[in-house]
Parts: sequence; structure tokens; C-alpha cells
Amino acid sequence: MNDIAFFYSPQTRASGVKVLLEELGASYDLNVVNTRAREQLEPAYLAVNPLGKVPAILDRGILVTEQAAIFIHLADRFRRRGWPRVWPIQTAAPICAGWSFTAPASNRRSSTVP
Ligand SMILES: N[C@@H](CCC(=O)N[C@@H](CS)C(=O)NCC(=O)O)C(=O)O
Repeated sequence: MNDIAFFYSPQTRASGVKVLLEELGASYDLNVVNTRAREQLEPAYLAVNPLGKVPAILDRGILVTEQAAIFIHLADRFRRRGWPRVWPIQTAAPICAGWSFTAPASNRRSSTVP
């Protein structure tokens, strides 16, 4: 079991995250969510991501949602020599980033999440 669990569905915004994980050489567990079969709305997945969307990652148990926030998180997590820091990795940082991208696009489902 790897530190990162990646929740992915082909031909969605999750594809960009998959490319980045591969480019970074990150080890991760791939969890395919069949969005055509509406698996993203099943309780098992809503327990992971209450927004019921892909992509999402659990990084050492910390949930990061929103493609752009995941990009930022992964860029910092797998930062290489010479790369600038995005921010110091803190427990709250990826969560705050996720919400900062989610809030402007809030919808029925996200507005039910406390
Ligand atoms: N703002 C989110 C959007 C995520 C999103 O809408 N993902 C779509 C796939 S591209 C999804 O999970 N749709 C399933 C649904 O809305 O039920 C992001 O950029 O990650």
C-alpha cells in the first residue's frame, strides 16, 4: 500500500492528475471510479470524497480534491532540487487549497458539506 490513494476515472479531469503522478514518478494506488455507472455517488466513495467528484487523492490520509489543488499539492510533495517551494507542507494546506477552488463553484452537493 502506497502513501497516495488516487481516485480516478478515465476521460475526466482526473486524467491530468494521472499524467502528473506518472511524470513525477510517484508511487500510488489507483482506484478507478466508474463515473458512467455513477459510482462517485455511492456511499463508499462519498466516504472518501463527500463532493462525489473525481479527481481526489488521499495522501497519508489527507484528502485533497480539485484538480488544480491536487497539482499544487503534488508539485510541492514531490518537489525536486531547484524547484521553488509552493508552500510548506502542513496538514491544513491541501484542505484549504481544495476549498479555495471549490467555494466559487459551489453547487448543491458541495453546499451540503460542512
Ligand atoms: N472543480 C473540480 C471538478 C471535478 C468534476 O466535476 N469532476 C467530474 C469529472 S471531470 C465528476 O466527477 N463528475 C461526476 C459528477 O459530477 O457526478 C475539479 O477541477 O477537480
